Amino acid sequence: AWSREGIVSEVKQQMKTSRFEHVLRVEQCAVRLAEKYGASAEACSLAALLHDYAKEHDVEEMKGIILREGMDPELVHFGSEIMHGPVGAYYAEKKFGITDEEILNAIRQHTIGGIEMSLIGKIIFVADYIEAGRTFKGVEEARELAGKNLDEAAYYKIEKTIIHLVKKEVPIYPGTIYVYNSWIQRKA
Ligand code: DGI
Ligand code: FE
Ligand code: FE
Ligand code: FE
Repeated sequence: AWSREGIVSEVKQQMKTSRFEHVLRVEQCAVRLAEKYGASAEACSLAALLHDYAKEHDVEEMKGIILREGMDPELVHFGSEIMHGPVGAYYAEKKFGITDEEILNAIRQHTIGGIEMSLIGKIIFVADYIEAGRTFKGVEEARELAGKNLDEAAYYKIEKTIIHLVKKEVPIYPGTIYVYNSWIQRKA
């Protein structure tokens, strides 16, 4: 099996230094949230270390994996931003031998969230958003929410991300809308 150090050095090779440092901050934040909310720190550490594994991979190679593995074919129209979660989960399983579906789903869902998210999934989703290096407007509120209620912090990311995408006038992946709808309907 892979040691943490082995995974860290493998991950480091996949990306520029600034992104690798983001990954380590997500891990730190995820472990803190795991302790607070009673999740496995080891599982959260693994998911965090691997969550952006595929972010800088070749887009054509990612498309090949998505189509060959029978993932949602819509993914290929949305670039690395949307593909790197599902493709990262693929590598977590095939390269790193991870079989824990909660960890795989957390990696898969970390960009858009999910209709069903486990505690680990919510932790990675939120940690990716609030890690200490994030500086966008609203991050302080997201951090405060994360200290009180993980679901509210996750919902905050879902809502703000949609607003952000609309303002930027970029296409929204249908899965992003499905997740938003399911969270807002549950809230009502
Ligand atoms: O990989 P990270 O930069 O750490 O963060 P991420 O995986 O959460 O998000 C990657 C980017 O994807 C982020 O800038 C927001 C963007 N994104 C999220 N949902 C959508 C999206 N981009 C498009 N075009 N459409 C979406 O539905
Ligand atoms: Fe990501
Ligand atoms: Fe992110
Ligand atoms: Fe990330």
